[in-house]
Parts: sequence; C-alpha cells; structure tokens
Amino acid sequence: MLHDRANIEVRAGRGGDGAVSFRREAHVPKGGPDGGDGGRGGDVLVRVDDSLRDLQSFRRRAHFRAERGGHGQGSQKHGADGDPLVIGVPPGTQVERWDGTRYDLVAPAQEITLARGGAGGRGNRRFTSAVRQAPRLAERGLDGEEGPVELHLKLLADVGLVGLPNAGKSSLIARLTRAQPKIADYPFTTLQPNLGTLEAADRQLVIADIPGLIEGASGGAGLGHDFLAHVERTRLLVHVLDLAPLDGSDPVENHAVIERELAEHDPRLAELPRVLALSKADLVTPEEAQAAAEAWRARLDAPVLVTSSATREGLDELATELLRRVPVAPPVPLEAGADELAEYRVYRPAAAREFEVEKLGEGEFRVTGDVVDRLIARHDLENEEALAHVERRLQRLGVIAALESAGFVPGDDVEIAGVVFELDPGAPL
Ligand SMILES: Nc1nc2c(ncn2[C@@H]2O[C@H](COP(=O)(O)OP(=O)(O)OP(=O)(O)O)[C@@H](O)[C@H]2O)c(=O)[nH]1
Ligand SMILES: [Mg+2]
Repeated sequence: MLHDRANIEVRAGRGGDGAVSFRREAHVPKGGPDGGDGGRGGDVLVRVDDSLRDLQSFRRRAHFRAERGGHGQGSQKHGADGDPLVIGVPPGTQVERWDGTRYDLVAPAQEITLARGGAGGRGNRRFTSAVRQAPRLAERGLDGEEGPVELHLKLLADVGLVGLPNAGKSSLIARLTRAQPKIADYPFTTLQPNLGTLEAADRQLVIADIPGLIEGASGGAGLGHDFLAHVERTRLLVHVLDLAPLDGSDPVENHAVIERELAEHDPRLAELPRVLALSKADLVTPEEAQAAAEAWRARLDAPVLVTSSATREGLDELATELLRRVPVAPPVPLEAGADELAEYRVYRPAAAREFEVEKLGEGEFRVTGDVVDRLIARHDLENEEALAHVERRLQRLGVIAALESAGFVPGDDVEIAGVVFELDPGAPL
C-alpha cells in the first residue's frame, strides 16, 4: 500500500527568555546589569531524503516540535539556540503550510524552512541607557511558528501506464519490471499506483501502473483525481488498450474515454507523448491483431505496438520504444531548490496591517495586530518597568494616539493579545 498523503502538526521552538541579572563583585555592593539574551528557538525544516519512498512513517508520528532556545543567564551568558528539527520526506512530496504556502520538493537534499523558531528575548544588559543604569527588565522569548501541514506525495515516474480497468496494465508492469502487483480478472484490482523500474544497460526508467481510469475520472469519479495527479509528472504515457474486452465494449470508444479524462484533468496531459500498447494479443488471431494495429496507426500519430503479457509478444519492442522515447533526465543540481521553490510558492498572505483599535465599551478598548501582539508576548506586564517600556513602545507605534482618537483616556482598560491591563501612559513608576 502506498501512503501518499499525511497530515502533520509542526511547531518551531520558542525563543529563550532574556535574563535579569546584576554583576556581583567582592567589593561592589551592586554591579551593572549583566543578564544575557535568550537563544533562538529551533526551526522545523523539511528535507528530501532519497531513501524514502512513501509517507508511511507519518502514520506513526504526526507531531514535530523543534527545541526551544535556552534562557539567558547572568554574566552576559546567552542562551543556546534550539536545534532545528529536520523532517525527511521522499522525493516528489508536495508540502502545504497552514497559510497556503506550497512547496514542491523533488531534488535529493532539497530543503525548506517550514516553521521559524521564535526570537530570543533580550537580557537586561541591553536595556541599559544613560537614564536607566539598573534596568530590571528583560524580554521573553517569542513563540515559534506552528500549525498544521499537509504532505502529498506525487509519484516521480518517467512513464505512466493508463487505461480502463482490466486492460492489462498491471500484467504489463509485472512483465517489464520486477514489480509484483496484484493481477485479477475483474476491474479495479489496482487501487494504488505500483512503481517498477525498467533496467537498461545504461539507465533506469521508472514506470507507474496507474489504477484503472473510468469515465468521469477527471470529475473525481473512482478516485480519479488522486490517480490522475500521479500521472502529472510522468514524461510519457503508455495507453494500454484491450484488444478483446470481456464486456464486448468497442476499443475505439474505450480509447476515447481515457483520452478525454486525461485532457480534462489537465490539458498538459493531452500533450504528453504517447505509446499505444494493444494488449492481450493472444486472445485474438494474429491477423486480427495486425489489422487492429494498422487501423490505430492510421488514426493516431503515435507508435502502436501489439503486445501480450501472456506470451511476451511485443514486450521487448515496448521496452525499447520507452527507452527511446523518454529523454535521459538532465541531472538535477543539488541546489535546485531556490528557483523551483520560487516557482511553486503559489500563495503568500499579504502582510497584516500594523494594528487595529476597537472600542469595546465605556473605558474598554482592544488593540490587535502582529507587532503589538509580539510586544505583549515579550513582556511581563506585572513588572512595572516592563509595563512602562511597553507603554513607551505603544506610544512610538502610534497606538496611544489611535486609542485617544477612539476616546481613550489614561487609566482605561486595554486588551492586547488576550491580556487586559490598565494603560496609564506617562504615569510615574
Ligand atoms: N490472455 C491474456 N490475459 C491477460 C493479458 N494481460 C492481462 N490479462 C488478464 O486480464 C485481467 C486484468 O489484468 P490486470 O493486469 O489486472 O489489468 P489492470 O489493467 O491492471 O486492471 P485494474 O488494476 O483493475 O485497472 C487479468 O485476468 C489478467 O490475467 C494478456 O496479455 N493475455
Ligand atoms: Mg491493475
């Protein structure tokens, strides 16, 4: 069974807190501030691991947390940065972040930062100024980014075998490669794509046996969307067409059904080069098989091969044809990352407006916005000195002015990031 989807939760490390500390020396009663900064929280990274083939490991583990940053300490000791956490995924994994940012990871060792660790807080030493020689104020570390992430594996096969259920696709891949898919005389035997490798003297071709497509697949019928998604990255399609369908259906109409679904799923699929493999030739006379092949050659601008998985007829020719038609892949540079990522970054939410002021009731206000949220997260408002610092920052950000034009008077309650406090800018400490 191929596990091609997983939902995980990631959380980058929180930044360490800055320290409040004062130098102690034998003969100095109270030395200068020497509290160090907190370390940065660890990032959560995703890296392509060539040895992985599916997303199975995510069934057992769905939560990924990077280490938090160490707290600052006295004697100007900074906290250590949190170690990043690396999540390994197989090549061909598409990663979608909670905010809609999407990454396509295809090259070995390609890497992205999925969630950034929180910044560490500054220690009290950094708050020393001419007027404040002994600050009892340090910042808290910030939370790391976190959220749900969707992983979706799309096969990286060179060749895709497509066709109606029961056409003989799995039988073909079993003959051409060492894959051992289930084969049976009823439709929908194959429920997940099978991969096999065609070995040639100087190269390998990866072939995917795609589950049978049916009419309406491009609209989602019979898991059609999922299966068609696997075809997207192939470079050549082998359309497997039953010469003697059990249900007595017309091969010409059967062929048209599949081609229509491919084109409707994605017009680019209609452009992919094709090989038509007429299957189960052993079930008709050689004359019938040749006549059918001639008729198809007249209709299509694609190579047409008569094959039988039962007798191996035409299989060497098919293998030769595939190796000839699929160009040797250009070597993927290790740092393919940058350009590709730019291309696939489909969506980035616009930066939020700085802040918003809302009047909740008489003498009650709420301020929202990333910057003010972070400011509150960084400080312990029980600490008077920290509160005064926050007030000064709010002043500078223009929040106080905005509050005043909304009717705020000093001493009113203000809520920021879920914390309600009495805001009294300018009041003496
Ligand atoms: N006589 C004969 N029977 C074949 C040949 N190829 C496949 N079959 C039979 O046709 C039936 C379907 O074959 P599969 O290979 O499972 O077909 P499939 O296209 O993978 O079918 P789904 O997975 O259901 O989409 C099985 O009973 C096979 O034994 C062939 O070359 N000759
Ligand atoms: Mg099959």
